[in-house]
Amino acid sequence: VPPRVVMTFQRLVCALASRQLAPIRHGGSRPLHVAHAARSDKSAPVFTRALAFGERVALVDQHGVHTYKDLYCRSLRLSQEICRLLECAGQDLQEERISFMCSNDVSYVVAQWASWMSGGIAVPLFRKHPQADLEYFIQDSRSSVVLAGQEYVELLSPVVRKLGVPLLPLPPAVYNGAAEEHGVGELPERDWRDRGAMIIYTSGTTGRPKGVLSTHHNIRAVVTGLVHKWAWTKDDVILHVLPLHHVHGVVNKLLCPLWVGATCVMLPEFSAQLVWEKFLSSETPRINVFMAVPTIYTKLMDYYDKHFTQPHVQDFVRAVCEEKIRLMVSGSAALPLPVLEKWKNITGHTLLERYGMTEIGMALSNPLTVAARLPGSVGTPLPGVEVRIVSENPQKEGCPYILHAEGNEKDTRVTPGFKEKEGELLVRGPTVFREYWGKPEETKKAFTSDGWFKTGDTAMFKDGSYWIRGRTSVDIIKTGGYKVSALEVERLLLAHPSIKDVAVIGVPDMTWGQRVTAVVTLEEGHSLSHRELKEWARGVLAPYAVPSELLLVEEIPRNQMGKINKRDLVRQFYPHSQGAPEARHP
Ligand code: MLC
Ligand code: AMP
Repeated sequence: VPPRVVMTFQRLVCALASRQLAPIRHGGSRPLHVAHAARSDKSAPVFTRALAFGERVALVDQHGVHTYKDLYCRSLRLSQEICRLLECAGQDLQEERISFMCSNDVSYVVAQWASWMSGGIAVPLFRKHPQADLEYFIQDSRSSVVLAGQEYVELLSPVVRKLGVPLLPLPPAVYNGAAEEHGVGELPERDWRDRGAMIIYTSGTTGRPKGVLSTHHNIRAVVTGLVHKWAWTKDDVILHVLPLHHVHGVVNKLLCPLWVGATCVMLPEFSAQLVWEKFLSSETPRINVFMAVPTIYTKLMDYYDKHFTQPHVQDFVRAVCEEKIRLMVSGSAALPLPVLEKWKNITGHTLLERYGMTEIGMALSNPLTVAARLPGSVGTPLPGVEVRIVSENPQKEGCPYILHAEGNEKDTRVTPGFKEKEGELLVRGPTVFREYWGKPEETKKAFTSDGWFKTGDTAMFKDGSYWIRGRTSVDIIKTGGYKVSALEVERLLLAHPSIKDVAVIGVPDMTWGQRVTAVVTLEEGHSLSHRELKEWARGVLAPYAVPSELLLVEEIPRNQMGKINKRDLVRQFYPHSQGAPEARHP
């Protein structure tokens, strides 16, 4: 640990003990100021636009209403506090990592913007991750400091103590401090273009999760592409219900509205009842945009079936949704056709399905024009995004792959003889991430030799649109919109004293997309119930990765190489399983 950090850590311990931070010093009476370079830089982050939206409402959350100016001023003050704590000269942390854990409220935005204002890379942490994961994310990202929302100081204290990283509890002013027209000082000039902005941890097939580092330029490319494609305006009001450690919640649902001066109404977490209440309420600001993963639409429909049984209530629901809401989007996992159809019946909305990935932001989207949406497809490339569908070239010399189709926002060309042929989807363009943090070899392997990112998703081009046909690897499970590595779950479950052998499979499921299922052989003389396994697993796995089913078997079939054929396992144990990926395609 560098001496500077040790010193500041001791200071922080004192601050923590008194639960109070040094008062934020005011820097004179100059008006708020955004450096000129930030305004003209084509990669400048979202906060550089905030003052132009001034008193408009940016966020409504459990603490109240927050204007753009509030967000800006509070972030600038926090960034000054971070820089003071880390004793950084020139207020530029030069890509030092700042981990933070905040609730879904104003503190998240302030922590994110403050990290960026101080020149750091934001590393959002999720409160439901087990301690070992939190330690791994802070350590792997080599974070210089951990910011803790008021509710998480206790949870994070033992983690940072163990790692020797300073903890900065967010001061109360972050939640409700008055915006100050004067005296918060200036934001130094920066060149944003290739500067790292955010590290999001994502599971791969093998190994521990990898930190996906996106630059400000990457994020801006995603945001401006979506703003254009979905016609975001400052009059939009989005209801935010997603976790804020993945791109769907961070970029699509938060940074897009903040980019255009719109309003984000943020719930602390998803609740079907609250979402319906917000849809149907006549309170202002009135929700007119919604986005979610397919599981959330299913849960909303379960609630509807239970509570909105009377025909006049159903008519009311449909009329309000049709009249007040302009856009409803689904993504992060395959949207089953029955979900799309039922949602259309009850709300009158044909969900707009789009496709994305942490490493590439958003890549493909159906059009805004409802009549032109193709149910089951994910549309065409977003502005600036180039895609290819390819298969392996058996002749190893020459081009690294066989090209089936190639497209961009304007058009897709199909190689003669390859019409509607499935292959791996490749992506290129300004939205594609810079690197897996600290993993140059893995970064290199993720791209073809001619510079295209390999998504690992199987796709096809048909009827003028792209269709996602599943993952190339069975060891990547998508459950509730979260990506889970089957091999990582197996590695952790093998530490259970009763488990001799285990195969983790993703079983198709109408609610979760896939449900994580553990096929287990027990040590002789041992017994294990599903309840016991769940309780144990909660200590080492995120809630969505805890097996929702346990199958005990005498032996897990392996081939001569010792490999398990997981597709066969699913067919063997669930011959009639009907789930999202299979149910959606023509
Ligand atoms: C939770 N539970 C699950 C589960 N997740 N059971 C089976 N499978 C799962 N995946 C169980 C818990 O164990 C618990 O059980 C109960 O459900 C409630 O837990 P919870 O954590 O409170 O769940 P809930 O809030 O209901 O979560 C459901 C959800 C959440 C859909 C709101 O999963 C969610 O927010 N998903 C979104 C993920 C996301 O944002 N993905 C985007 C990644 S970015 P018990 O027994 O304890 O009650 C990406 C790129 C792109 O993919 O294209 O966008
Ligand atoms: P993540 O790695 O968590 O960002 O998840 C990205 C993955 O989610 C993609 O590689 C796809 O497998 C999946 N995904 C995202 N959107 C869709 C969609 N609309 N249809 C099918 N799969 C999707």
